[in-house]
Amino acid sequence: MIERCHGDTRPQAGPRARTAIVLAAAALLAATGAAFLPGTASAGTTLGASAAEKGRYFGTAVAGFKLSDSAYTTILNREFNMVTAENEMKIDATEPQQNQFSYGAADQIVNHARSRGMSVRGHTLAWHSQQPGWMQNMSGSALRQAMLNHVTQVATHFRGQVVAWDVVNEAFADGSSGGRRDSNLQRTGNDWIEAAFRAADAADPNAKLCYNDYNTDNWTHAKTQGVYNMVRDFKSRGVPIDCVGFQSHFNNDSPYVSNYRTTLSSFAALGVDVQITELDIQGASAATYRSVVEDCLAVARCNGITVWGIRDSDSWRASQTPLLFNSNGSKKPAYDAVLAALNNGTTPPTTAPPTTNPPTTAPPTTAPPTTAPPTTPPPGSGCTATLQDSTRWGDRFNSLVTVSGASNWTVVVAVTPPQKVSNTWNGSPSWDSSGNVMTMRSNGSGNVFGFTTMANGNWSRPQVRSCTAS
Ligand code: 9MR
Repeated sequence: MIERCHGDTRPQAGPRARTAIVLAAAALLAATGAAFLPGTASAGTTLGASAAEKGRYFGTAVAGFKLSDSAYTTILNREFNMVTAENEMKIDATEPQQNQFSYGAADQIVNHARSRGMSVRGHTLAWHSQQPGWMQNMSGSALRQAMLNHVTQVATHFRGQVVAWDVVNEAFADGSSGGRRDSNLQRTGNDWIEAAFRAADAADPNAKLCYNDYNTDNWTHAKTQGVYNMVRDFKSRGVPIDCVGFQSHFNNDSPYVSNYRTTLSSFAALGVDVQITELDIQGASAATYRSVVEDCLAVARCNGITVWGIRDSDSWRASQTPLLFNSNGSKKPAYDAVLAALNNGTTPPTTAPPTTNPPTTAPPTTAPPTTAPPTTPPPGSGCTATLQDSTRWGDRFNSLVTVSGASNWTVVVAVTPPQKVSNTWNGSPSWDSSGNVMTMRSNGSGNVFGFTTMANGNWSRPQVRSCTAS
């Protein structure tokens, strides 16, 4: 997935501007204001493709040092269309000495992802943990300033490259208090979280800004309610928060519970997107993985799922074998359950949860054709590419392109400005300088590739320009 915002005019930061930006430039994360068509079963063969057909992404945490492991990158590149750096964007990695920023490892992950059409979630700007020594030793206004400087510098460095930031991570206490976790950051004043969000908003007005935490999955838990009350307060006061991440590290002490869907939908009803950001499940029960996916698909504003690693051997809790792939890289039953849930899931024919601002683009007045018209085989040589309409939402639509006559192919597709391609699957995309002409190359995922187009008010069908066998 690619975030493709090439405009020169940077919108002004601030809550009102943020809503407009989010709705206009929504990229793949958009679900606000969308009137969903009833979903249909889809037939994706990878997690990313199947999620994209449902208007969601499927991501994984990536460890930079594993990018030289071809067994790892084969699965990464085939299955996922969103990436979170497992450690490389954390405070100790990006600012090891005060005011000396270090982005090499993070940039490597970002480049790997974006050059292959995947999006990136930034993780994380402000956190009590994994602070470099110099920060651990700070307090008071000096620490507040250092934290805000960190947020500003790092969000500015990655501006335009990450679609969302975990601005603040894990700031609430476990247990029954429902209050904040004690930390050096908390001791700078209770407003440190909103200060971090405002700094991130100023540095990158286009990124979605999220609060991220664990043990916030059970709706009845005090911690869940504490975060909920903070988000409600932020929304009521115009603090620029767009999304809430639920880490969802499920294990025997903190199991999946059936009120998880209530948690996701209750937060969404506050006017934020929700994402499952670090999913792993002790023992990897296929049924539980399936329930988690179904819960996300049931909530219109749940727009993506990220698992916390690829193979069990990549997990921070490897002994719990909590992931979708065995240590040898083969698919586990949980993988099949997730893929099936993504393919069978239906998007709810609901209206979107209440938002305070209306969509910025007018809804289409004419419905586009639901079947593809007869196509003239496009020029090129050695293959034919046929484009079909697929799922459509209030702000975007999917197209599928079927290639015949070659297994190694290059297809050129053009969208009409101000349309923008926000997401692709089953191919390796590149763009011309206008950003409107996409060259898609086969990547071993078969002969059908797909892409999502943000309509931006124009609902015309993308055109296949050529198909060339190679
Ligand atoms: O998976 C990460 C592991 O490699 C690190 O050693 C650990 C250090 O804090 O952080 C792990 O990732 C955490 C994430 O950043 C925040 N939520 C909990 C994750 C698992 O501990």
